[in-house]
Amino acid sequence: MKIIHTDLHRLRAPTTELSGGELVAPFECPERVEHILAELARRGRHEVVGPDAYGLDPVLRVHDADYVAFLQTAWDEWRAAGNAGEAIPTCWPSRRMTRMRVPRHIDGKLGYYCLANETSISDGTWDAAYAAAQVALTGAALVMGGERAAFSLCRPPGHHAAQDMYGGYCFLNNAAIAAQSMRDAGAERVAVLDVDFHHGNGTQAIFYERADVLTLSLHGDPDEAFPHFLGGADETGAGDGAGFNVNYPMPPGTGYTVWAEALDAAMARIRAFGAEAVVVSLGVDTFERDPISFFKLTSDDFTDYGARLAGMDLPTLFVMEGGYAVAEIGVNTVNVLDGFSGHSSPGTP
Ligand code: SS9
Ligand code: ZN
Repeated sequence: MKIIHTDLHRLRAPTTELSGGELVAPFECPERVEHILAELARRGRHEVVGPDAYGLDPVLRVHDADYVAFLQTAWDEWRAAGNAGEAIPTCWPSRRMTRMRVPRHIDGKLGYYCLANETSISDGTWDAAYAAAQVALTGAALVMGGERAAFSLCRPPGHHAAQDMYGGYCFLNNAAIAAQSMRDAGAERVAVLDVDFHHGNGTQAIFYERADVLTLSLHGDPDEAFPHFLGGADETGAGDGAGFNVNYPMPPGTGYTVWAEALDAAMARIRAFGAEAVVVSLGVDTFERDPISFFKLTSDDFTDYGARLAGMDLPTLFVMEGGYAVAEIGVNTVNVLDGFSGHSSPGTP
């Protein structure tokens, strides 16, 4: 299948992530993509192409204009305010702080638009996030143009980004932007299936009141795992979207047998919905040795579930999300693609 990729992802190269009370080197790093590209090249089965230019309009179909404007200028405003380090908010409109308007000062804006402050904003962040959205849109256009499947190798990831909020390493919701573009290109019903370890809170929020985009997420129970404040099984959609959001939270230590049962249930739901296309938010942080997650999938399990996804027999766009076991991210990601394409024994190096 075609792989859509651009080197512009490297513009997202922060030096800090707030973790364990320290500023550490970010888990979400440029090397992740280099390992995936190396494994793709090693197997030689997939063609890598660059993105086309779709501009900002398809981004603004999903994200609020004031939020996009904030992302475009946040770094410059932060530095102009005299800060030496990367941009990290320190104050939020939390439960008893209910003056819900955008402050003028960058410190206030960061708190207003941020849902989790492990994610520092650095120089180049907007350009990389914008490029990742173009990568997603290019994959969506290929699939809508008749390709059986495509893989948008997006970085930074997107599934935690809501209409007007960033965090969890995400700024623009690449999968949601792709799904919306498929709707706008004529697909009546689109499903977004999120198999990243973390709940796809941004994708859920964006489509929560809509019946034309079915959102489903398999993830670590938010009682135990990021993003903590969304992702329960009782969140099933609202208004027109009632019944069109499905969550599968699972406990620490969950292995492939239980996980794959949830996947089968999600695929049955997609079939019943009558989806014309599927966007898979592909995070491989379900891996047993992922440093920030607690599922127990092995590298072979990724091949198996790639094959199961192919069994849906629907046009499928894979969009890269998380995966932080960097040395194994290439094998695990390409195992899904090869499993989908019918290559059952990809082999490990
Ligand atoms: C670890 C906290 C991790 C963010 C996780 C984002 C995953 C994106 N100290 N919080 S796929
Ligand atoms: Zn994740």
